[in-house]
Amino acid sequence: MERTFMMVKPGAVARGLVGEILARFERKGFRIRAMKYLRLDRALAEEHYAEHREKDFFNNLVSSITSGPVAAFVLEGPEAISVVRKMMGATNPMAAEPGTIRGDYGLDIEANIVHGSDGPASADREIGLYFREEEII
Ligand code: 3AN
Repeated sequence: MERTFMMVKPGAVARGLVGEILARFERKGFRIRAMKYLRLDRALAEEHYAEHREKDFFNNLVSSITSGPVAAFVLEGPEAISVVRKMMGATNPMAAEPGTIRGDYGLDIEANIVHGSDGPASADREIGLYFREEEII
């Protein structure tokens, strides 16, 4: 069993897509180990996207992720990290395959609907950024 961090971003929350997106992961068989509805402050957003600090889209990325509430989850299942990434689809929603979340719900690369950890180290790091140990059930 593996755990990963998944987030429904502000644009998708505003469009009322939290339930629909979460339902895909539940139907697939993932177990929800933790969930939280929150608005990121700038410090948490910069920490979350620390690896992109030097990118020209960094400021827009931070503005976008702090623009409204997000829904954050710890999902657990076999190969959760790569399966969640596969279900999310390519980073660029215009390239993402139909049938994936990004392929089905959006066109904007900076507000690309969902975030999912890209490896075991980032899963550990991101789960720790959003959840205390006792919040993971
Ligand atoms: P992913 O979210 O698929 O792991 P990353 O980690 O490369 O992709 O990028 C993190 C976030 O940065 C993406 N979810 C997207 O919102 C934004 N992003 C990535 N590449 C670009 C880009 N070329 N232009 C604008 N925003 C981008």
